[in-house]
Amino acid sequence: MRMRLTLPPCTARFVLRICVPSVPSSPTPPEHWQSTGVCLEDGCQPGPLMCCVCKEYGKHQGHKHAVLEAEANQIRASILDMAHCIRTFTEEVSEYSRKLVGIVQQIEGGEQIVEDSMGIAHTEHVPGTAESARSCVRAYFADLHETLCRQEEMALSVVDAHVRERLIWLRQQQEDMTILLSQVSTACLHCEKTLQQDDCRVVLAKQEINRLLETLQKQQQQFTELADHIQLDAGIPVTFTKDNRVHIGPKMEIRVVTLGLDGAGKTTILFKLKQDEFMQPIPTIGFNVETVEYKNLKFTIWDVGGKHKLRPLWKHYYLNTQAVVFVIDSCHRDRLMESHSELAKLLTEKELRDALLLIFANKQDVPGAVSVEEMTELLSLHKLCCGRSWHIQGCDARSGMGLHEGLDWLSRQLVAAGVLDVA
Ligand code: G3D
Ligand code: MG
Repeated sequence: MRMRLTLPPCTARFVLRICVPSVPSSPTPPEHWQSTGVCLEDGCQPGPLMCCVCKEYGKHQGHKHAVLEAEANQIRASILDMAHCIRTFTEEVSEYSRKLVGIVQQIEGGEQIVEDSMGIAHTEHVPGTAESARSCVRAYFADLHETLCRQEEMALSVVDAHVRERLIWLRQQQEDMTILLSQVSTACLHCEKTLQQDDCRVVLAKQEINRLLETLQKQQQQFTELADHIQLDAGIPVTFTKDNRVHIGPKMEIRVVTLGLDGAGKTTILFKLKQDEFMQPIPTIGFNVETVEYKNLKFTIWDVGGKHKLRPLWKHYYLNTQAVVFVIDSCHRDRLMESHSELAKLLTEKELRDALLLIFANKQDVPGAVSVEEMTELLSLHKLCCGRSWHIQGCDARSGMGLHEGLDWLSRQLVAAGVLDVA
């Protein structure tokens, strides 16, 4: 028998299977008692139950009347078994219902009578799991809110400091310009006065006028240089990093260190990004450092030599590094394990704990190069880089294929919102 109980919402649905155990076997039936369980003696066949009557009236003396009794007993046993099953079933359902009530109470919470230390009973509110879950959510968001408020305050203080410094500088400039204008107007007055004087005095004033003109020319030159370098723009471009720090300025500076085995193509990548042209690289002895501007980011890329002897020096470049670009030569299958072990070492470095990891599977132009998918598999990257922001990008440093996609990934990881011109 199969019963389906419809349970209240939020409760798992169960299917109860009630088994009626088989009835104990009855005495061995006589030959004339077939599987039908009735008497099949001649004369009883048209109405097998007649056998009962026969018993009463002494007919069919030779019949085994136990047949009927056995059957009745069997039915009784079945009823008893069923009653037992029903009792068990009822107990199970009752127990289940009791549990349901308990669970509902636990979810909803309620009042509970407790005795205090003086033995005085009073009711106490017992919070249910619903209330606990709500408190948990509230605590989480309160925490988040507090962190956000702190971060907002810090970001605002960065903006305020920037504005303060900028205003101080602008006011200083205003003062300088006022002084400059007054110097110029004094010089003009002096020249004008000299113009009106007689020849003798004009000639006598020659030296002073020349000095004045010289000073004016110098000031003009300084002013032109200043005006060329300074853009008078009231805009305050703001960029947010993923960790809610604010950056002010049109470009956000990112410190990147490029690592990998020697010959992987690090220097070629750097030159390609920097000059967008292929140069014959010479093996990097110490390091190359270049600034690469891309979108609203300014990457300061440190390209550190990858020869075995130089690798212990890598750690000196880790401090304040926001991203590591690890370059792998995809056509050098026999060095993949060496790359793997260097990468594994890098990932244990404390200073690089929060650094983003961009893996360039370089030299994809070479026939037979290990594909990105195969490299991911061979180096077990999902396992190796578990828990950090990482990305593998196939590239060809000679043509530049894939390099900008890699930088795009970095920029997406670093910048939460693009430069907003709040002017
Ligand atoms: P490194 O700075 O990581 O040590 P390099 O590596 O940039 O010096 O490059 C090592 C060699 O690989 C150079 O060749 C370079 O031209 C080549 N190379 C770099 N990137 C690629 C690429 O994407 N495809 C191909 N085919 N070659 C690349 P040489 O011959 O000068 O040693
Ligand atoms: Mg190099």
